[in-house]
Amino acid sequence: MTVTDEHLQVVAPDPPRRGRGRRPFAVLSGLLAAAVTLGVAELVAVPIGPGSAPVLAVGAAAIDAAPAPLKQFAVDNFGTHDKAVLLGGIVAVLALAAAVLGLLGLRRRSIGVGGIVLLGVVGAIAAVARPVGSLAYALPSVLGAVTGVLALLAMLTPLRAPRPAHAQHGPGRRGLNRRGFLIAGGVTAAAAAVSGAAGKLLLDARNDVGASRATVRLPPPQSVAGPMPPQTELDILGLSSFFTANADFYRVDTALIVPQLSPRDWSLRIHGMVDAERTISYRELIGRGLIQRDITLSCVSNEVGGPYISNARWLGVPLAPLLREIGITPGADQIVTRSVDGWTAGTPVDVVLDGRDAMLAVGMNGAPLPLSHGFPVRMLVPGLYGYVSATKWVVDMELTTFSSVSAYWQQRGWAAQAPIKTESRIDTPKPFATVARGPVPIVGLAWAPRKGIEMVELSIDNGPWLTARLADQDTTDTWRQWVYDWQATPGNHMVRVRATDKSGYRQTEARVNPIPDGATGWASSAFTVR
Ligand SMILES: Nc1nc2c(c(=O)[nH]1)N[C@H]1C(S)=C(S)[C@@H](COP(=O)(O)O)O[C@H]1N2
Ligand SMILES: [Mo]
Repeated sequence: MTVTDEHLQVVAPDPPRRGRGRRPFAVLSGLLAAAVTLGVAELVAVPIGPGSAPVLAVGAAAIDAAPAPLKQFAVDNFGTHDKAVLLGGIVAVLALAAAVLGLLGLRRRSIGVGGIVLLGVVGAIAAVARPVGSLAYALPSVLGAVTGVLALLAMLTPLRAPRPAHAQHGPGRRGLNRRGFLIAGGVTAAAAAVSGAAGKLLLDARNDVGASRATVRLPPPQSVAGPMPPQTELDILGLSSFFTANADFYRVDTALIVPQLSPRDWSLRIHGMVDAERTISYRELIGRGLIQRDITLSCVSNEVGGPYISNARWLGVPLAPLLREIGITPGADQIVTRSVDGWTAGTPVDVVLDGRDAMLAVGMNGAPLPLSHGFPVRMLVPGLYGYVSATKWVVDMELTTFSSVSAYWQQRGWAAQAPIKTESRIDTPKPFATVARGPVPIVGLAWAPRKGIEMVELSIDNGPWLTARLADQDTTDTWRQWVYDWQATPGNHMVRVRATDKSGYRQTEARVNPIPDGATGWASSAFTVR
């Protein structure tokens, strides 16, 4: 009779030692099985769609499902890196699960197998449930999990190998077939590396929209921005520049991977409550003639004094004439725009038609839109927070009503109507800074889109309100720089700022949170003068 592991277990005199030497291999088995699962899934995802790979699909589902306060926390604390943190977290949890599954699999292979199947099912469901998902979106997770299961079994088998009879004495009877494991583990590791690398390479090659962006030549605008008044840019150290460089422009979106859409593949379908549905190509769009405008864009999630606001010189196609041409059915009060990855925004029709420069933007600061800012086409409506107006990678526009459709953030508790609030911030001295006594300019920005800034006032150490010197106003759609030339005296100081806009509204001191329609309150900075 052959003596198997199971028999030995019964007679083994020292159970605590049993299998101890195999555990690191079991952990490694779990990790390698997970790696090959992800590698194969990545490869299979290439023809199916970039959002179909399991980690991305689960991450995207997590973003959509996260309660608003958690999302706010992520935006506040990780900024634009929140997505890397999320993906890193998913991979860490996955690695931990894989290690545990490997260990459990040592005892009972069915648990290890069941665990990988479960992970595959979770990935498949998350992928199919994407707004752009289909049944095929399950394939990467399913094929990945099947490979992972086979690999796990192949690696666990040599860890549970019956040992030849002469070796079954003393601490050596652990049933580890080292050579067998090295082969199975080595093959799995190689398969994981090759499939993962090939998947990434193919995806990158397929997605090389950067190359097509480099070939885009935008025609000169028919209507240029400006000219800017001479003193629009104060040019003071520490003050944000009037135009935000594309690389520095804040970025907020739910996209885990930047959608890759070439102008050739792009089109915009305009439908719903219109006289006649219409689909326009990129060539047709820019053939309509471009306008160039300076517009400040802000995120509703921006806290008082926060960084999620930037200003650029945009190039785009006016939206109002296009909609008038297509014909809006009376009663339509909402324009729902959808991005290629399924995100939606709802914009009031009357706002788009009221004469402001609502546009389908194709250029930003003299270049085609950067990929992360919506290449090839995004929407932009001066005066509205981004979540109700600034759809990036926009491919679909439906004329409808607010009562019949709720867009992405409205479904999550944010307001349907969201004009950008009049606000101001202090750029320097920064909170907790130490500055030298003497002349210290206190500088910052103020904005009141569609209205324009009338006045900015500072209060130092709760003293009387002092009027700041304003830079020239470019347009009412842009922010405005300000400076207060201060003689700094040694000690701890606290400065507060408030703006008044041209409608006569003065910023309220009342602090409200960004949700549901934007923060209010006075920005402040406390610092030390030496
Ligand atoms: N496709 C898509 N467009 C989007 C978003 C998004 O999540 N997906 N976020 C919106 C929000 S909330 C803001 S504030 C602006 C930010 O634009 P930016 O990243 O170019 O600064 O984009 C808007 N457009
Ligand atoms: Mo936003």
